[in-house]
Amino acid sequence: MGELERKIKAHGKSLGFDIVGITSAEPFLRDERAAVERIRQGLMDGLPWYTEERVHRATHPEVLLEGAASVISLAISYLSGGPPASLAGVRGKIARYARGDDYHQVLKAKLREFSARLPEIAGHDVSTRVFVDDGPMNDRAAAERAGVGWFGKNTNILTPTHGSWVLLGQIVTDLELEPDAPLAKTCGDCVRCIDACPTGAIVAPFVIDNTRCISFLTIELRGSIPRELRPLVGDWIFGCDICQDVCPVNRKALPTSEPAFEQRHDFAAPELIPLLDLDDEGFRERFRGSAVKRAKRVGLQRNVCVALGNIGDRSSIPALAKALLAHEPLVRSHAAWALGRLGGPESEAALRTANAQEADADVLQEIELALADCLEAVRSG
Ligand code: B12
Ligand code: SF4
Ligand code: SF4
Repeated sequence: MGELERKIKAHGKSLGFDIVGITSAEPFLRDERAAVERIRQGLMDGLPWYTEERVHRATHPEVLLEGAASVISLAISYLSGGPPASLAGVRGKIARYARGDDYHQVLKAKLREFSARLPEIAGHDVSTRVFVDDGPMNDRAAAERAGVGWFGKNTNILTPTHGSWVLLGQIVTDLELEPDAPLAKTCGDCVRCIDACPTGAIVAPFVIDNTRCISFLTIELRGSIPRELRPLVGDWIFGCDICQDVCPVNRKALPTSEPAFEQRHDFAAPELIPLLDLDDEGFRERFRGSAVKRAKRVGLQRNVCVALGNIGDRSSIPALAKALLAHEPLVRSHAAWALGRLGGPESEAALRTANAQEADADVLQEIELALADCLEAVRSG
């Protein structure tokens, strides 16, 4: 490693990044082929912005920045502590990456600061473009080739020191830098993540069916969660960590040293019923500066209904009954489903009351199916 590369890496570390790697701006052809194939197979359905044109840009740094010569790839851990023991109330789960401040803001600020000092470090003008998640850049492909980590079979980048609990950012630059070598590591024979995924979303090693992934269903999906998948979502209300929780590489992962990623008071295990009462302003207030905002209030309340149905605590029936009468159609539909899953005379009465006054055809259909679920539960004892 040359002096310039050493200084650049030290600069990244001084800003709080845990791992810094460098790769060339050569295109990522394997990843382009794989992503295009995924789109054509329908495995990226539901993400209308994820187009073949975007994949092309995401895998060709020279298209992203004129004169691109290198990609600096940075990773930062977000692994904070687990939920406090023995919390009262019916609680769900938020994925770890969203338990502190919104990483887009945290990483973008750091990457901008990083870029601002590059000319001083290089001793001349430098062109740069920064990417964190939402830009057209394949973050994992860059991180793999820059030696930051290797692709796990769950498609997450696994790092030797911080496991897969890292978020990735890239800086495309016209600086000519000596590239790092990719790591000579693989998952070996392990298939734990594939076996543990509740929805079967890891359809083959390194291949996710986005439309089955709980992360997609609870964050990106704007409409109804497919009925057959709802029981498999469990108590996740935003994202999912199962394929990372079971990963043996993550057992030795070092925790985050970034204060912005310390988990907010109850974000690891939020109490669910109060979330059903939030209006738009309450939602904005509760999730200000948090990635959870991406699900939108209605999407989050839809997820809360599904989680309450799956948790099966009967104390949630009155809150679900109230949601069934008072919310948007999407939330009403999922509240009906949850009541059908909980079953019993109280749920049935709430469903019948709503049935008599509901006007929305989709919600009416959900109520009918939920009433059938209640009756089925009585029949089968
Ligand atoms: C779309 C997207 C999603 C979608 C689709 C997931 C997916 N697997 O792509 C959804 C909403 C489901 C999602 C979920 C999550 N995401 Co996301 N997501 C993205 C995004 C915006 C694009 C990813 C992409 O291009 N996917 C396209 C598919 C085709 O790529 P892929 O699945 O990674 O598959 C690659 C491999 O198969 C490889 N490949 C092909 N052939 C072969 C052969 C071999 C042998 C090997 C080794 C590899 C290989 O090529 C493919 C393309 O690179 C990136 C940010 C970005 N701009 O890159 C974040 C990103 C990937 N997500 C991230 C995170 C944190 C998550 C979640 C963990 C969040 C959560 N807890 O809920 C989950 C993890 C789910 C999972 N198991 O992947 C991080 C991942 C960090 C890491 N350590 O890898 C990223 C990089 C955001 C960031 N900047 O930090 N995500
Ligand atoms: S995030 Fe959850 S649903 Fe998605 S692939 Fe991993 S275990 Fe499966
Ligand atoms: S659980 Fe096993 S197969 Fe999956 S990513 Fe971790 S090491 Fe790889």
